[in-house]
Amino acid sequence: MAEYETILVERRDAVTLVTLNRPQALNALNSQVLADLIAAFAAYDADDSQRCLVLTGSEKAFAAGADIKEMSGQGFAEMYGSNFFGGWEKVTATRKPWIAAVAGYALGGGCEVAMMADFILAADSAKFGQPEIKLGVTPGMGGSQRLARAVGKSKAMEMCLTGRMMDAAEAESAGLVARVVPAAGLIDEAMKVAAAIAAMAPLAAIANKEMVNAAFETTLAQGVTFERRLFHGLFGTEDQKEGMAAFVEKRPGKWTGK
Ligand code: CO8
Repeated sequence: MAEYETILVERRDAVTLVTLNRPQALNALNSQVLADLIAAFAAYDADDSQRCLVLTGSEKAFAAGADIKEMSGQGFAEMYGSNFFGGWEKVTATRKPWIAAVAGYALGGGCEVAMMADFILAADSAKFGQPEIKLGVTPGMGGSQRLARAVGKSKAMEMCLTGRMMDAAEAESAGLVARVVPAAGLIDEAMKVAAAIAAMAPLAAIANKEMVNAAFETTLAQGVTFERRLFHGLFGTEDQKEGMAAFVEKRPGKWTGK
């Protein structure tokens, strides 16, 4: 498997576990982290043996933001000219499912990366925030857009304008995270959920992900039509035949991904 500088990658059966590994900087996201994640996510997406991915950090920090020390000296021409951090769109282009397992700080870019995931599982120690205003800037990796879609305008606006942190319980009640679990069991629970997803029909997993994501990009009527067309399309797969036969025969389905 490829060697990475800033992340650890481990495969457990059909699940890839990616751990951010810059403890000295609370997993602050610099250009090397982005390059490593782009490569690791592309490798995951291309590997038929891998069916779900979990992205996590440390107990103290999922990620404390974009690397302030890397950014601080840059000017407009450099930022705009290099489309600084535009590469995160390659991570969000991942077709197969992935989960963010968040313990500790998920601030700024850390919160933004967690929100790029298909869903967030949070430890009870998790703290989410968009504190960029305190640095004289704003979110820059989709935070203002994804937070507003996840928790609504008032809460997103309050978080961005004050920079305050949201704890795990608030994040769950606001709909930012799917579920909160005790910190000690976060990785086990995330791997268990990922293994359950990995055991589903692979094309159906991609289709489910595509259609839920379409809800954020389309009108209701367009989204419903898109859903129905994808549903129709799955009747051209072997796994649909197998899944429905397995139900009738009262046995688990055996998927081929075809
Ligand atoms: N960048 C760089 N280094 C960091 C960062 C960061 N975001 N966060 C923490 N570190 C470093 C600290 O500098 C420190 O290093 P050192 O030991 O060398 O001084 C080390 O990590 C440990 O941090 P602390 O000593 O501060 O640890 P504490 O436990 O006292 O505090 C906090 C933890 C509260 C998380 C604190 O570290 C903090 O406030 N961090 C910054 C949080 C923040 O402001 N994040 C937003 C960053 S901006 C951003 O994410 C913009 C995203 C959009 C970019 C898009 C570009 C197009």
